[in-house]
Amino acid sequence: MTKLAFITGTTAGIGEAMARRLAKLGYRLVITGRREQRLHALADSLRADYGADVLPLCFDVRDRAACEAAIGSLPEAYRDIDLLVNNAGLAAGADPFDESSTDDFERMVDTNVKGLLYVTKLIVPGMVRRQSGHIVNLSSIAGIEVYPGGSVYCATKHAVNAITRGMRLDLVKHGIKVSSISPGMVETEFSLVRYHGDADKAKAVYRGLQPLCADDVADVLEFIVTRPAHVMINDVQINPAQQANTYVSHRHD
Ligand code: NDP
Ligand code: 8X3
Repeated sequence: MTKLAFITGTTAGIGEAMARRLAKLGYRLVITGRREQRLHALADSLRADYGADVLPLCFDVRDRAACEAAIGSLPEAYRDIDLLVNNAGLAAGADPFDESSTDDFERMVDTNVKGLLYVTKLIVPGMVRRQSGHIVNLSSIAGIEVYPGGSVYCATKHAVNAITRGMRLDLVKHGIKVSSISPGMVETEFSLVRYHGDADKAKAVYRGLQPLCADDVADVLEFIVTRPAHVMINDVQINPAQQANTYVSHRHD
């Protein structure tokens, strides 16, 4: 039977690439994000390119009531979610802790940690009822190491890793797989968002190296979700070949 996937943050970058990949694999999709026009444009494109059955759902994952309303409003045919991909997330700012903004801290914690929890808590009961499901969380190499100017972003991704491991422990008895993907640098809108729209600073992040593209991460998702039923891929790290870790890269200037 055709599987149903629910992906957060599909209006750009990795989420959009993963939505395209899952549509290509024949999944039915609920695609989400805040930018409504982009969401509808992606839905149209998935229908045209893959004949996909797609439901766009526009909401802010930071808003608990909005998550409840959006997920609660899903038509019957889109309620039995087989695969949840928690992708929506961001870094805001890259200043040293003492110079950074508390508003940025809140955006990151509310989106990357609380948003992921709100959405998952609403979708897990159906998986428990059906005794099957798969949750894939987008973490980061920032969840493995900490780098200067990244304390709070890194903290949120460390939290995503703890939540992933905790969910895996609690949900294994219900036949629910929990996986995570931890990429290094991926060229998307991520850096533009991090530097509050400063395109020069965003571009400089990738100076002298070839970053991953969103499709490289979609490749990992495809591998994770196409294993046989008895196989769970726990956690995958993927970096650009020129990036050893968060602070050592080999750049050709
Ligand atoms: P993009 O900025 O390109 O895309 C982020 C997506 O998240 C957008 O679709 C955005 O949609 C959505 N989003 C952000 N905030 C919210 C919100 N409050 N409510 C709902 N949706 C939201 O970034 P990436 O594709 O690169 O990032 C995707 C994930 O991958 C993130 O979790 C990020 O931390 C992680 N990651 C990224 C890496 C990178 O180098 N790019 C490396 C490692 C991990 P909209 O604005 O329309 O709401
Ligand atoms: C994004 C990768 O290295 O900017 O999660 O933290 S990094």
